[in-house]
Amino acid sequence: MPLETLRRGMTLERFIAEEQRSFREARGEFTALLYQIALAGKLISREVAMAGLAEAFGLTGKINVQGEEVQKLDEFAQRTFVRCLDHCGHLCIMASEEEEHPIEIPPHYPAGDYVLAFDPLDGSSNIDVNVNIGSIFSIMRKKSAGERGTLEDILQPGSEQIGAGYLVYGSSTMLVYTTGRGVNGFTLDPSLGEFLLSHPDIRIPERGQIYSINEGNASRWDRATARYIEYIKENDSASGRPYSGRYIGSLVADFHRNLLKGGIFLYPADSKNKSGKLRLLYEANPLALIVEQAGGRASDGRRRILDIVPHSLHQRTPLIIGSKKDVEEALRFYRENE
Ligand code: P6P
Repeated sequence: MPLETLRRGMTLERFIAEEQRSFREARGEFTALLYQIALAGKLISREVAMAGLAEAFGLTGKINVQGEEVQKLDEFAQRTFVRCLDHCGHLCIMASEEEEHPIEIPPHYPAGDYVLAFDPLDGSSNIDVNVNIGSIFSIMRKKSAGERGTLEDILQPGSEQIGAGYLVYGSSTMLVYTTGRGVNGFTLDPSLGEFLLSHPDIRIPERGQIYSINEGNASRWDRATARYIEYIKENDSASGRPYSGRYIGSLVADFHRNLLKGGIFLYPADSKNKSGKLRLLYEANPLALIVEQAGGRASDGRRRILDIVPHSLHQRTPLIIGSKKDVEEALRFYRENE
């Protein structure tokens, strides 16, 4: 932690307040919403850190809407997000990876002008082996006329997001977010219970030397993916190849590393996952906004992720995301394959 940051004591709250003063969402609602998301992150971080001791590992025996086994921490993270946010008066509706249907704001709670789509705990299959996991969130404005939000308010293209971010629970807990004016990273100091600005104005290197893809799916890849991965593994030092393979199997962890170091993450469509595996609304869209704000790119292989108009809550999408030049180079292979 840079001494200057500590000396400046740039906490998340102070940073948001200063940003609010010069930000069109200056009514304070948006600011308060970010505080509540940060609170949820602190509570989940504490639980993740204690999971091994508190017997919170392991499965609940339930299956979620994605057909995935629900881990105890998944359930805790889901409950925590809802409890921190459903009564705050800033949201008109929520959508979660863990819930089949939109989460309405209870009628006895005030509703607000924002929509929250979130993945409360991504990468949960890694919980029991102590690998980094994360929470991902996307914030949009209500579009419908009524006081309470509708599915229409959730199914907006990623370009309509006014904020997006993630928490990564690892060697430290970080909150990385954007409100469309650059990307900033905050590290949780558990002794203070404060997120402190540790990574101001994050920019992803124009080109990296890391590629992240599940090579176990190689037999299912289409020709473009196979040719691109073959290309970046060729030995050509002039173009910085071969790249290093880094794949944790936890989207937030893989994305965060590539955001800071540069590189490309691919979860393409394949013969099994014909629309890709990752979800558009609460995984691809928020990370696409962050990476573009940091100077990178995010595509489904044909379209800019942020331009995709969603048709359903848990819609999946192929995702190619990372350094600008790496994504553009990969897209050349997909265009040749069209
Ligand atoms: P695979 C975790 O389950 C997740 O949703 C993402 O966090 C991760 O990037 C991806 O799935 C890993 O999928 O098929 O490579 O195990």
